[in-house]
Amino acid sequence: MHPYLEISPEVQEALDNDRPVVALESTLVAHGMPYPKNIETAERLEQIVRENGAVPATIAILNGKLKVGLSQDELLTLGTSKDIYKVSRRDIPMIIAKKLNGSTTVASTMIIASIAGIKVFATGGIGGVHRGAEKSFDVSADLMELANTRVAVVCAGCKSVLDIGLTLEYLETHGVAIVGYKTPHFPAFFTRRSGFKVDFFMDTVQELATSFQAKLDLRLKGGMIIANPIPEEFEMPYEVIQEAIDDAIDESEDKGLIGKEITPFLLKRIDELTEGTSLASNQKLVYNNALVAAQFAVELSKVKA
Ligand code: PSU
Ligand code: MN
Repeated sequence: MHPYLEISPEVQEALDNDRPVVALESTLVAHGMPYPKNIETAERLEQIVRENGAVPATIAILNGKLKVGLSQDELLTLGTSKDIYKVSRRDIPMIIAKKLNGSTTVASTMIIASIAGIKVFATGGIGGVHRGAEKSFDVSADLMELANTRVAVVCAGCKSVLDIGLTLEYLETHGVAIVGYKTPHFPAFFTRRSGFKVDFFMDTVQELATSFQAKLDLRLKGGMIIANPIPEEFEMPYEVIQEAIDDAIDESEDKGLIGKEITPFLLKRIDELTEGTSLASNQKLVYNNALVAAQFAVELSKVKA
């Protein structure tokens, strides 16, 4: 076994037998949602993955170990401690050496999933190119990871705290395909549309699995984005969410925030400004991503066999 990894027995058994596994991230738990909704969400996500025939593998770094599959106590530590480092690609070696606790973003979850041999990952939304990036250079490391690491990410698009147009251009340049699952539109997290289109439309998980397997077989580097819009009944009114996002961004600029603090700040402020209604939508869309990711992982294991 890999010296830095600690894979739970349940996940290890599934991997050994080529059974479907879905990776889940932990920055959403530690920095994306408040306690206790974060724990409730994380537990429900694992349950949904199980109900749909796959094994959940929530990923984090605890005491310097790359953990794949967490116990209830470990999840609680992540969701309640104040000193959980937000870990992206650059941070992993130092968090190991210092034996710290860290939550994994989309980028670092992809890396650890890939080391463990997991191919499918469900999250809420990916990071991207921030508005004003031509001055700040704020481009999430998630995008470079999607360009390099062979893990398929099921998400509800990205929030319009980002510059969605620039995010899509960046992904195109780096060879990352965006497949709309049952939609021709690239979703904007809280809303089913962003004003942008996806690159490909697919309406079965079989087709998703066949295309991702082709990428793996050809050893083409990089992942794939499966854009799965929030279910219609949980979508937020466009103006309400847009106003909260604009206000949150103004506040972050007033505070002079930079770097990795920006995304958690915006998520928290949007939740406060919408009085928790955005958090409820957030939960529903992540659940829907876990569902599709599990179905996709089941198909992928059949295609491979
Ligand atoms: N977008 C969301 N919710 C989240 C995140 C992004 O709607 O929780 C988290 C993810 O873990 C993502 C990270 O990988 O924020 C991106 O952070 P940054 O922008 O600092 O790269
Ligand atoms: Mn950033």
